[in-house]
Amino acid sequence: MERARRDGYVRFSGWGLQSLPAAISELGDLERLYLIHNRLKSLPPGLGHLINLTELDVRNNVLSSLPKEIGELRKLEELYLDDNQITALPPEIGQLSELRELDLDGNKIEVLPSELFRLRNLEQLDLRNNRLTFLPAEIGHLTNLRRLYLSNNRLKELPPEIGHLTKLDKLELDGNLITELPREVAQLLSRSISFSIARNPLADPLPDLVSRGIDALDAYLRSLEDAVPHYEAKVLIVGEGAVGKTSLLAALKDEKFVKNRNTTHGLEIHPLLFNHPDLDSEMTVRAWDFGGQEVYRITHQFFFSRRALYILVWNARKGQEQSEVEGWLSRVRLRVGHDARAILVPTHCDERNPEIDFEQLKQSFPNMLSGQFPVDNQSGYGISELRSEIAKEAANLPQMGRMLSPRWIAARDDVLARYQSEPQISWADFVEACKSQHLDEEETITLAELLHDLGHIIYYGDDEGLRDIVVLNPEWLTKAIAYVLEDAPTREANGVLDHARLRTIWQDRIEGEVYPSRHHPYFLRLMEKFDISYRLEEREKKSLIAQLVPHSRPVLPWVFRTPVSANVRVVTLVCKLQESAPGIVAWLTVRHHNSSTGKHWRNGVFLRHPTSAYASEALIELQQDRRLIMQVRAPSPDLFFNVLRDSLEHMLRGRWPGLRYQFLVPCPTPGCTGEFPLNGLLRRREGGSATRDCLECDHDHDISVLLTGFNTGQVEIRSHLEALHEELDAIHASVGRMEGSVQRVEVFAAQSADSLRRVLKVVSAEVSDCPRMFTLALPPRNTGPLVPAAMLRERRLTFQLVYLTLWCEHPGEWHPWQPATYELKQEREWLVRIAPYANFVLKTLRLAVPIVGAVSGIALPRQTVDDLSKRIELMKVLAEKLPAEVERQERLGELPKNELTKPEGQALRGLRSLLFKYDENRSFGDLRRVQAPSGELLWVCPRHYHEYDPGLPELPNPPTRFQGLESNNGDGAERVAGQQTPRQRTSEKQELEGRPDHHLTAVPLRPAVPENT
Ligand SMILES: Nc1nc2c(ncn2[C@@H]2O[C@H](COP(=O)(O)OP(=O)(O)O)[C@@H](O)[C@H]2O)c(=O)[nH]1
Ligand SMILES: [Mg+2]
Ligand SMILES: [Zn+2]
Ligand SMILES: [Zn+2]
Repeated sequence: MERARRDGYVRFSGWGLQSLPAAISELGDLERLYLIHNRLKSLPPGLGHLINLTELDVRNNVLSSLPKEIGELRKLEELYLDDNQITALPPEIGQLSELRELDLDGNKIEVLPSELFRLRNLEQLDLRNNRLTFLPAEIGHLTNLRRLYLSNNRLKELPPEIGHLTKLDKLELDGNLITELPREVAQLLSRSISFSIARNPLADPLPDLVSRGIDALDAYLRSLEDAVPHYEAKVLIVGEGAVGKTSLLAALKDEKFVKNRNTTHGLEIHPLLFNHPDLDSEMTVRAWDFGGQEVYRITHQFFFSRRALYILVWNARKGQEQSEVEGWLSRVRLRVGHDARAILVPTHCDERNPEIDFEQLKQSFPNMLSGQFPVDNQSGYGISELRSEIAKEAANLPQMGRMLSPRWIAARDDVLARYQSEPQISWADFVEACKSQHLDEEETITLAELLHDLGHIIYYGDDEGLRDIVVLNPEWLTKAIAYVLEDAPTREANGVLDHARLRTIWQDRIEGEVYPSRHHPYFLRLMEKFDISYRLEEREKKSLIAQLVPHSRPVLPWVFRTPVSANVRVVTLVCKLQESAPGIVAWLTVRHHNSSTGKHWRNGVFLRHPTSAYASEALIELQQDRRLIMQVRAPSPDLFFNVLRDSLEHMLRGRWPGLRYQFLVPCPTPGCTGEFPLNGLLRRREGGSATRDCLECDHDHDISVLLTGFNTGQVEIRSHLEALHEELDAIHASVGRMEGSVQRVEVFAAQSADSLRRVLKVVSAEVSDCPRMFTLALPPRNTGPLVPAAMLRERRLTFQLVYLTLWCEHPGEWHPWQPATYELKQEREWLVRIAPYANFVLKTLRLAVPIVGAVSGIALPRQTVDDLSKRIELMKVLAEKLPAEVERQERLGELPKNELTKPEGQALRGLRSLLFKYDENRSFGDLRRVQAPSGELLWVCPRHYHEYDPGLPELPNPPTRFQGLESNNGDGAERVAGQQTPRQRTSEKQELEGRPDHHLTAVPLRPAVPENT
């Protein structure tokens, strides 16, 4: 016992103890007791004698309860009970009045004793992975609580008293059963706490708001002050042309039947009133009737909203095939997802009964079809049955009855009512409309984003060029886009659109809609936003329309079966799609145009990573409509491969939420066509298997070999970084001596880039609403450059003044961004707080400095690289001087693989709070958040920002400024340096699930112009 005892603490970690020696109770002066990772079933009552204990750590045992004597430990400040089997806490826990930290992650607690809420000094309460069904209102008494972890429980709601926790800076609620949030949560959010609520069945419109970010959620919850339930739904009437959609709508509105009705020319939105089937209230159903022209049919699907009811109309006289019933259903499902709901409505049913295999359709579209309701629009047959069915289905839509502020509704109605006279309005007009309904700035932005997400308007508030235009009539826009897609000269030029043609296409039309030239730059930019086109060399004034590229595959440097040269590794992935996803290749072509080699065709694209040092090439090809093959070849292919794979998944999830797909790894045996499902391999490896046999060639394959390239994330990230540091040191030591060192450096460069990407993913999981990479430095004694590291080593750190500089996270070119430098005065406490994360950052940044000399294709000049190294060296010396609380972390033993540790996460949030404190309007020296093609969110400097958002194109006929801007001091579009975008947080939306609405694929399902023209 004495042997184990040192300086007031005793450690029996990982001894396999099944019980504690009785003598433990004699150690009355013991301050800390560590019993991590043993087999303890219980703690002895004698524990109560250790009255000087301040810290008790019993993580990772098999305790099912605590002795009531635990209450005697009056000096206890930290109690760690993670990963035990505890089902309930004794009431005596309430006596631990000094307790600051209580960790119960991974137990079986169902109910919290009310005594727990006496612990007024508690700062951290970790209840992740328990079985809580209910959080008592008394939680509001824990007013010193800073961190509350409640992920993975069974909570259905939060008490409003949660708003009393005025010191809270972290609230984790992921993986519960929460559907609504009390308005009081806004009191927490407006203090910018770190808040997460993924994997909860949130009611509308919360999911959209959550993915937009904390400010949006805050604005919405605050607006609920005067909210009333709102009974409204969107119904889309879809189907082939001339099947009776408009006539059906007229019949539903009790209007007279019109024989030989004129075809509908644009989108028409008609409000219909229904009685709620269960409640004593009226519902407004906004029915969307699209224009009749066949050619624009393809654009309709872009407005298929997720939370809407679909009425699929077909003509019973013409039959099911003629009316494309299945085609329409699968298009709706692809874009909306598997919870789409549709009603089948055959028309012309006076003369003929519908012949349709409804049972078979039901099987192909499970849970999608509410029923079939034959009608005749002329006689009115079946209309009243259909009416009650629409009412029933609409009442079941998730947003029905949601709480909304009447001010928001009024503002929205005011704006939307203008769509028939004005297809678009300026942002200034939108703001004006909201202002007259007393919406504040945050509410206005949130309302715009919400309307965009719901498919009512098109508004990109975070795009330089587009933030001033609000499109009200989607069809007005898609028609403009369709004109480009149909343009014969552009088709003949293999998709190269000469900007000089835009005038002819949009303005000098003989028939159809005419679009004044002031709109042209916006349209072209919107086409880029929708991934339809990208600008070729700026000087050339040309864009590539990716879906119009040639059909035939050009000659390529290599194809899938070309033998590989030495030193080159190959990673191949097959993505098997359950249905065809028209436009998938065009999308990838646009998304990765930075890697373009000019070699693209209808079914494929050949890419080269823009950083030539990585020597990474990729071939992507769609075969037989449903098999997308992706192969990357490089000395170190992982980076490019991961980028492309993430990008593909991001796109599939966002654009086709209803599309099912499977990843396959091809069998490496030469000539074998066998394939292994990726998930199966991962599962087997998880289960401990080392090999897998191929059913085609009977060879046993090493699973780890099959998974090479898919491996990222298997090694714990910190030791992964360490390993790279060792390699870096070895490279430095060998520079100039070793044969083949260029190749070695190139491999290393690609590997570190891949790791930096992984680091950002890990970090983003904790914080994404501010820049995360930084260095620290001290000011010089006099004036002049920063204090050199050698001198700093000698100097005592006084914390009087420390410079913190944020970094730009542009891949391959990370660099400090001087304008984002903060002078931290007397911030010792803060710096200590962020120390654990600073150490993590240090490990990362060292890999971000390119090795000069050996590699071609490094974009940074030598001097810059030297500056980087110097800064990192400085930061290192400083970080060493910070009295970091790393000790506890080291005791933990096993580090989380792809997450920050708790202290690191806490420190990162500390950094965030510090930045928010020093930079109240969050301008971060004009660093801005962007989304990489593969979906991750990055913070980049203005110089690199241009690569993500090139702004409005300058077209050959200089347009007069967009009309609406005049009211905005004549020049609303110019950004003053340092001025905020409407909201710096921008949108995480795309990251999470993308938006089925408004993403134009515009691949003609049936070509509008014959292919051979
Ligand atoms: N007899 C009969 N004619 C119909 C019915 N529904 C539509 N029509 C006629 O079919 C034509 C096309 O209808 P319309 O509503 O414009 O079709 P949409 O293009 O799908 O909107 C019009 O001439 C209508 O009068 C129906 O149920 N019975
Ligand atoms: Mg019509
Ligand atoms: Zn095989
Ligand atoms: Zn930059």
